[in-house]
Amino acid sequence: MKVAALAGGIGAGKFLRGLTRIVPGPDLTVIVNVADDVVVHGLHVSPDPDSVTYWLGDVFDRGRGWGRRNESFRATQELRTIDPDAAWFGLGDLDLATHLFRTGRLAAGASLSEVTASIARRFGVGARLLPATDDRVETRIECVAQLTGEPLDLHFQEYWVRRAARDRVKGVRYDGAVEAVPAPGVLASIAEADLIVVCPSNPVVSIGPILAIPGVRDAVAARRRAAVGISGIVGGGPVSGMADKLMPAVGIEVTAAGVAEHYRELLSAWLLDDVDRGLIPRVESSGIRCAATDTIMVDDDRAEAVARAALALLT
Ligand code: FO1
Repeated sequence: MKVAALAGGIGAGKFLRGLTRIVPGPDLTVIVNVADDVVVHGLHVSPDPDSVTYWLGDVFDRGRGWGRRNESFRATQELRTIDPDAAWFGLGDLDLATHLFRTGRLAAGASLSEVTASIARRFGVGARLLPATDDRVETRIECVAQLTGEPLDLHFQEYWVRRAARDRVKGVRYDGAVEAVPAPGVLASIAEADLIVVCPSNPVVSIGPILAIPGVRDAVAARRRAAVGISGIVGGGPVSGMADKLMPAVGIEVTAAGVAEHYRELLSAWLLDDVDRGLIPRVESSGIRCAATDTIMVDDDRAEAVARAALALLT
């Protein structure tokens, strides 16, 4: 069975550890968001591809929620002593090797797809990992500064990490998306998959930028009958991250049903958490088959159970 999954960072990483138990090796293609990518100290950092790689390679730091286990932050601390303002994005020493490798290869002319595949190979990732595009797409958060009320136009990482998501969000843009081209294999993997899975990822800053790349949304919509999603919103809030602050600004209700309705033209099945079971009739009234399970993936066994429940909705 061939599966194509659309993925962001932490929620996708957890879920994909379960899915890879059912769909091993290259039968699983993971199409990952790159609009969170940021250049820090001249280094190209790809948080979502790295999260998925580290989760599947079993080196992710579950406690911190980003980066690798057992790494130190001595270089970042040293940078902070030189310029406290500049080192707002923490780079662990092991993670740093990934960014050094990526930046060097990109400068030498390699594509992001090639570099992503090399890094995934190093971590023994069996699934095929594709960046959504090799082109630059950047999520910009338009907001109002918490203290001064001045309008701000921030890179997503400046909004989330540097300013700790404290500013009032007015809108979200995906700069570069309209000119971007899907990375090699993205459209074909969606067209050829037996099943398409939208991971429990942020609909605004993870899945949104993937769908904004010309051709991707239409490719998924054309496969709607084979597409299932898992809600990353549980009990009216995100399991992790800041989706609740961004969704209202783009008109998505912060509930598992709100996300399902947002995807209604793309998916024919939706898995939500047991606590949201009461929303099943509402989701089904939008023409989406819906079921509930415990979606809080505390370990790989639970992630596998979630993956099985999602696939069962369509098979
Ligand atoms: N998140 C933070 O809250 N603080 C950080 O300093 C930070 C550094 C960082 C470095 C590499 C990386 O791949 C991710 C990093 N993240 C950090 C996580 C990241 O900002 C977001 O959680 C994702 O972009 C959202 O998917």
